[in-house]
Amino acid sequence: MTSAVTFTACAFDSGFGQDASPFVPRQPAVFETALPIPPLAESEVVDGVRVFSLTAQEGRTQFIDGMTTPTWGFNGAYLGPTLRARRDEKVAVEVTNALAETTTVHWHGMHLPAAMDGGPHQPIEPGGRWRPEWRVDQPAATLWYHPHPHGDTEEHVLRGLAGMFILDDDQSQTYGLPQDYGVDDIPLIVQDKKFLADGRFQLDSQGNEVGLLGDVVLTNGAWGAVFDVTTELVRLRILNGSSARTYDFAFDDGRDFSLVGTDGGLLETPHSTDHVRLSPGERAEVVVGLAPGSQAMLRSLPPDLGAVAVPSAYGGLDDFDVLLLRAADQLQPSAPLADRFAAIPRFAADDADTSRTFEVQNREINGRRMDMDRIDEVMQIDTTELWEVTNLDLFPHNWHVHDVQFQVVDIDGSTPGPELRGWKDTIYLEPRRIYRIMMRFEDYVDDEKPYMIHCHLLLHEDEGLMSQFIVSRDDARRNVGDTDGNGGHGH
Ligand SMILES: [Cu+2]
Repeated sequence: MTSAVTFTACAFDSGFGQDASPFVPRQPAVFETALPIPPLAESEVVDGVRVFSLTAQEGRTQFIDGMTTPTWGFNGAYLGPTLRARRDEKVAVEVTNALAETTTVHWHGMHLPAAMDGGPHQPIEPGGRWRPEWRVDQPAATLWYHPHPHGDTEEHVLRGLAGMFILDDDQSQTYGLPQDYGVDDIPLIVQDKKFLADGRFQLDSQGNEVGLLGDVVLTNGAWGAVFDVTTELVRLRILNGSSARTYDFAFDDGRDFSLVGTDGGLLETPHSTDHVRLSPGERAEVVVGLAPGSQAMLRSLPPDLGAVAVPSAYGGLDDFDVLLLRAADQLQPSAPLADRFAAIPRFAADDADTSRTFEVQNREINGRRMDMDRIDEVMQIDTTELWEVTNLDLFPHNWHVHDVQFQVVDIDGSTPGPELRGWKDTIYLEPRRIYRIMMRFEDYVDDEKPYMIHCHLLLHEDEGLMSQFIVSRDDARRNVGDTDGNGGHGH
């Protein structure tokens, strides 16, 4: 059976039945749907600014034979194009909201002014436009974009609003990394979905503590996808774009691959491993080699969620086939992979100007839920901070910080493994462990517009597991948030 994927844009949404019974999937017996590659977004350089255009719109998509699903997408019916820019370029995005409800577009992982961040304070009304502009000023990385309207993020992402934002720099293209987009440099947006029998997405979590866990895993919008490999090495830029599920990516034959990058850029050296865990919002860049004429299935194994109470309820026992890699009988030679990438300047705990403690529990950070009108923390510009972050629950959370990329100093006092030695903007929080992370606040000051810190399990974020910080130059403001996560108040 072939599951053809067709993306069809349309301006309205009607004609869907009332059958709210669940669709019961079977793992596709054959992986033979060609992997869709999100197109590279077109752009135009105007007065030295590279300008992209994104329109959030409704459409319909066929993911499964015989079923049509109402979906949302950017510039199409589902997902969005891949934006790509170089370090030091000025970029702008003309965002148009053609949906019937207010949304936002957040540039996940991007260092940029708070007013351009696309969080809950930059709403775009139906029919409205928004044009953020900033200078790309961070290392090459695989970032992404998605809506961030307070209370509705899970639904908007589940409906299909997400895309990749790839950054390049001068060095990143000299390491022999596969970099021919769509040929040997492949974006993989992995999302689990639950379908109703009439084709609609299940859009709520049905009481699951972590949010919606789907039983159909889509890769770039395809179920049972195959990618035809034509080169000796392939780079996969894997994004966990799911709202609640954590994956542990591996190959069916247990083969090793090279983990070369994490959320905020390349590691210092390739790390040879046979699996990589990604919680919602996290990314991994991996390079894998196939022999001519061979194939390998990218799978997700049951992820180690740490000491959670009920692993089965949180997806801790689930495994899925994700993407079949099928190598041609003759492969184009790939350049040898460098054994070192750029050095990453290391933070040391002693360098911290400020320390903060964050305790995550239920839907609260330090005992408080998100309040759009309350600034929870004030960071001083040009300072380095050390945070101690703990998930006090016995179910999964993770931790995402806007504006900065951080480093993991230690976990329960131990130096983290190689997979956590690079730049991160999102990290899985195994229950009851102490994660010490460091970051530096630079370049952008705004005493009004906040950035967000939140759990990237989107149900938790929607229900208030989020707090707001500003980056300020004003020393007098510093005591609002300094060292005491409970000390903030509105302004
Ligand atoms: Cu959470």
